[in-house]
Amino acid sequence: MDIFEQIAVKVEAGDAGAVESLVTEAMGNDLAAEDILSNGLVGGMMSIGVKFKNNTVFIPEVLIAARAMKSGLKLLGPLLAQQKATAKAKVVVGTVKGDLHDIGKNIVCIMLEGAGFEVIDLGIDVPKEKFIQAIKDEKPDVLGMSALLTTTMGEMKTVIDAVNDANIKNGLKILVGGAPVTKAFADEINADAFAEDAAVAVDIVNKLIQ
Ligand code: B1M
Repeated sequence: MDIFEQIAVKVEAGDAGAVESLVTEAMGNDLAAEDILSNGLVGGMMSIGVKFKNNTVFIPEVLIAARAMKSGLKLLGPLLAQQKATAKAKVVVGTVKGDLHDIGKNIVCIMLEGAGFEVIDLGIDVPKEKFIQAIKDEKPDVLGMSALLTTTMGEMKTVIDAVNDANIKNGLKILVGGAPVTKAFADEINADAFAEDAAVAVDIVNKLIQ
């Protein structure tokens, strides 16, 4: 088993201590932070996701795995953000109202920061009023919304409608993502862009600000 697989197994088992030492070891061996993230940490969350879906593990196990994933991510964060220079543009990001999932959003934020963007993370369960206020206060170039539930993805349209109603769209680009979100859905709700993962999100934000 290579070190990425070992990290994935320990994330899945929720063993935060082992994840921390394996991530530290991988970083010490100069393995790319992006590979540790995608093949190790995210790999582990993906496999527990399949088990959660099949009802072979339940919320407590998923939460413990998420905690282990976060402890690894905390170590990787500075490395992923290392290339940060003068911010290329500002991005406001949040998980929409009613939705508490933040692992994917956090990865998107870290990768954007690593790519040189200033990221304002509004957190989870963000109501439209908070998105609108942040747009007014921060004047971002891009607004990013994440949703992991089919029941909350409609909230993205509510926010987009509120942005249009408040007349603050101007040059603002809106990016949406999260497991149930598709390009077709993004088009349907008049988002400017959709990204299926964090790496694609970085490419797309780079294109959106040109
Ligand atoms: Co939840 N959950 N969950 N859960 N959970 C899902 C999403 C689910 C698919 C599991 C399943 O298969 N049944 C299912 C949704 C079903 C549906 O809507 N059709 C589900 C459910 C039902 C629920 C609850 C309702 C369970 C319950 O209480 N009965 C509940 C809802 C709580 C709420 O939000 N109100 C719930 C709770 C939880 C936990 C709290 C236990 C935990 C969240 C912990 C946390 O986030 N801090 C959790 C988790 C961990 C999951 C799974 C297992 C994993 C999600 C994850 O972190 N994936 C998930 C199953 C799955 O997705 N396979 C599931 C890893 C992460 C790296 O991927 O988030 O997709 P992801 O992010 C990717 C891309 O999507 C993209 O880039 C990221 C990185 O590459 N991306 C963006 C994400 N946001 C983006 C934004 C962008 C661009 C790209 O631009 C702005």
